[in-house]
Amino acid sequence: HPEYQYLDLMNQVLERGDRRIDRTGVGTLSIFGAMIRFDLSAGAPLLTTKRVYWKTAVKEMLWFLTGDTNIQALLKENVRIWSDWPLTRYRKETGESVSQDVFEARIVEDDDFARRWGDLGPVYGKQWRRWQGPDGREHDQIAGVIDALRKNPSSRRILFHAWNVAEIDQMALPPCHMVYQFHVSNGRLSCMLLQRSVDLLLGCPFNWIGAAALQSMIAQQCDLEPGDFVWVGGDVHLYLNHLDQARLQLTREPRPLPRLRLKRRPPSIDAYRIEDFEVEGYDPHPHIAAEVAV
Ligand code: UFP
Repeated sequence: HPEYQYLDLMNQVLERGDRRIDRTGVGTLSIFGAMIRFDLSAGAPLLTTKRVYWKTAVKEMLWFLTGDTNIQALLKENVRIWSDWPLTRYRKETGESVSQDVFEARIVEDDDFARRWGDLGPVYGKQWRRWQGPDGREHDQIAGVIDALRKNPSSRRILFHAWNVAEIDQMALPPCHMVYQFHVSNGRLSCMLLQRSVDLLLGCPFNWIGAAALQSMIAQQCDLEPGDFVWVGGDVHLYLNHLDQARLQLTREPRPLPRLRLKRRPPSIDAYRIEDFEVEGYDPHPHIAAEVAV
């Protein structure tokens, strides 16, 4: 079962991870360098040993594709995973100890407030759709990839990158899922994702299903079948307050992998909606709650 790749990785981090102090101050067990492969024709990279809220990850992916970097649109979709950073900044700069609920409600209701406080800086969406060159011209990397896949599918240069060195210091969080490279063989589109930093318990399961959604959309737009999803992790870690959750998850047996299906073929990569995605046959073990390190 392909999910044992994840469980084995978790086990490796627990058994031989290096204990280190990380940026968040929580501390991690960490290993460096890992690779995992899923054949999307055999099922989606969606964990069955705990429930993963896949719609949230797909909504986030759709938001990246719009090129937006403000959390207002995400909150309108009830996605709260990016709120911590703007909220922390708001509290620090105003000295107000506003609750997350109140802050988020204000971002949704008040466009001026959202413009002032809801932006994350030039994170993924900006770099993917509007990477700015030295002459000021903006580069749509997603359109470039789709164009290359249609016109020159044997190219070894089909990729997009979010690590824009010149803008890193303006981003709320420097990109984690950084490079997506594509490869076409026998009518199948494979995708390799390089993720420099991996919160194995909370981040990784999300990143995988988000990437698989992206791969499926791009394949569909290029009249290809989704092939392998290859994932490469750099610093792969478990936060010290996630160890019990990881051990619990390791006691569970994987169940049959679900399938990610697109219900229609929208006219372009920009026309997908969350309603277009369906996960069939998802019968996971219960969700495992854990705190995000900010
Ligand atoms: N992280 C992920 N996936 C993501 C994301 C963040 O695993 O998509 F945005 C985790 C990795 C790490 C932290 O634990 O968030 C980022 O911290 P740093 O920038 O110090 O690597």
